[in-house]
Amino acid sequence: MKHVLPALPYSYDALEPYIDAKTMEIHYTKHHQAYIDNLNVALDGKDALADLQVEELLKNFDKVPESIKTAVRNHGGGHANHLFFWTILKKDVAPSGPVLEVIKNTFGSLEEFESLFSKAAMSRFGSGWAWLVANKDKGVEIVSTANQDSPLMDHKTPLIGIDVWEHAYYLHYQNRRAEYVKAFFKVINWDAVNEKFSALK
Ligand code: MN3
Repeated sequence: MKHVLPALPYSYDALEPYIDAKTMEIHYTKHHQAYIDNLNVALDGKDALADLQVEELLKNFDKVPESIKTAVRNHGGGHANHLFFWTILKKDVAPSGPVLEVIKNTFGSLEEFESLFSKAAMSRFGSGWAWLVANKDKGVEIVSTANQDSPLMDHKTPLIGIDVWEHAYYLHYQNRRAEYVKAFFKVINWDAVNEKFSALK
């Protein structure tokens, strides 16, 4: 099985003015595609691993042969993280549902969650991600990962994630990561986030 770039479920300008159309187009068609292409190269000839969904591949990272571990980590992680990212973005969705409840119970308030999540996103040195993840007992926590490391490698399920690689914001925000992080809270698709949380076993 070759991994392929799935259709983006909205137009490039759907998240304007928070995330601009040109950034979306390059991010999706160039960056995400490159992770997929490089993952396919790494998995060439590795039929059992190549047949796994990328999420399953990362959950079974300890079974990946040493010779392709770095490639799977970087490009498999990149593919999975971006697949996830596109699905949790939408403008004008108010926070609601079971994830909002568990956020309030865990962090005290939505505002406190946003503050802690922003800190995680701002303090990730270089490139990486900040996440709200569900752990195995359906509790939630904020984590950040370097480069394209996926929380799935730690058996944690992403619920909300922000890409803080410069390619995610530099065209519009230049070096102003804080403004991008602030804008990100305007484009969280809480309906999709709640669906992911409710689907957890
Ligand atoms: Mn990216």
